Amino acid sequence: MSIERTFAMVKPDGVRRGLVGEIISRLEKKGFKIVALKMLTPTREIVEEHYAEHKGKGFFNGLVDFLSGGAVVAMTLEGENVIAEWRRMMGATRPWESAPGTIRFEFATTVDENVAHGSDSAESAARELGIWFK
Ligand code: DAT
Ligand code: MG
Repeated sequence: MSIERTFAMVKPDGVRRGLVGEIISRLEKKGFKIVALKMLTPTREIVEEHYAEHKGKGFFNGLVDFLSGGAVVAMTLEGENVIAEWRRMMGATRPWESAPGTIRFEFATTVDENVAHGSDSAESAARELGIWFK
């Protein structure tokens, strides 16, 4: 048994397209607990800190523009192996590589706007939760 917490987010494309309910519904049906949830339009500073590992990459500025350009839904999830399992529910970063049934397979076509975010490790989860839920 490993009860974990992770950081999950519905990105601006997901909010704009009305996918918040669908995504929360999947989490609830799966049995993961949403222990915190807020909607906000993040500042560039918070997004730059969140994606610090990608600083300097060609897509970084576009990524920051995109994420700070609309409302997101930020969540703390709790449950058994939730860090890896939420990543599995989202599917691969590139939607065309994601497995059928996953969120990115079902609802996205491009890597630029792939609907959802999830921390990729226990270290990332702790770091990201510290940024978004101070
Ligand atoms: P993930 O979101 O699956 O953790 P990541 O950490 O590698 O993936 O990248 C963060 C986000 O950056 C990703 O969800 C979408 C964007 N991104 C990644 N690679 C990209 C690329 N080649 N072009 C445009 N956006 C990209
Ligand atoms: Mg990542």
